[in-house]
Amino acid sequence: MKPALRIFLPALLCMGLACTACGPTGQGGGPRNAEEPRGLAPSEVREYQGADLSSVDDFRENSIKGPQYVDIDAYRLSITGMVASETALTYDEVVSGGTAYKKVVTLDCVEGWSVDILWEGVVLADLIDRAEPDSNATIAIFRSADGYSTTLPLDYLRDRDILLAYKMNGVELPPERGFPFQVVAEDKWGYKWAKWVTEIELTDDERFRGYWEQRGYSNTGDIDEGFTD
Ligand SMILES: Nc1nc2c(c(=O)[nH]1)N[C@H]1C(S)=C(S)[C@@H](COP(=O)(O)O)O[C@H]1N2
Ligand SMILES: [Mo]
Repeated sequence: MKPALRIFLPALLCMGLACTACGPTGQGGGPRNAEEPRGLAPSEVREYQGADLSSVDDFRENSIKGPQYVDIDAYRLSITGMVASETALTYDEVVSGGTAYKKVVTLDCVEGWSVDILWEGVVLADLIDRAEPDSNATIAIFRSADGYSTTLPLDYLRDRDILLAYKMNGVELPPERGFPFQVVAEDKWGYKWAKWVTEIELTDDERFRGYWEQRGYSNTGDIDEGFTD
């Protein structure tokens, strides 16, 4: 089966079963009901280019304050600190705000579990550049709706084209997984993967420590180094 069919077929079957009376839901340009169909499970991709993926449900919820439910109309991603023009981007402005790509990346939590997920997002450096960062800034502090914080070096973000993800396994991030955005901090421990990101503050303060880093986790957070300082 073609990959596209593998994704869409279950979705179509699902719509057919759950909503036989609704007719087409826009795909074929047919009539649309005033009300969106409800209760249709989004169809998650579980295989990509021959590799098996984990499910969005395979994560363990261990966030510091539990899931956050972000009001997307009020949502802004602020880019602050050592920048020439502080910027606040809406959801749509973030999603269309830079180069986008998708990639399978593994998230490893220090608790001993890991997940392989197809992430899709926008290059963080592109978003940051919109605020005209000071050339002396070296660190990005990520702050989140739950009061969480963590840091990543700007060079790492640029050199590795690190993503700010808006989709995982082909579906919008669920609230539990960090909707609207999670940082895909490749080769870093899970605590570097900020969820529910609301602010990116640029600084040259190398001593700044995020939430778990203040509590003894390594500041580099490199996966090959163990997570205690
Ligand atoms: N805002 C926020 N982001 C966060 C966390 C958190 O508590 N709050 N936990 C981190 C940790 S420890 C991990 S392992 C990953 C994945 O967490 P999840 O399984 O709860 O989705 O999110 C990271 N990002
Ligand atoms: Mo974690």
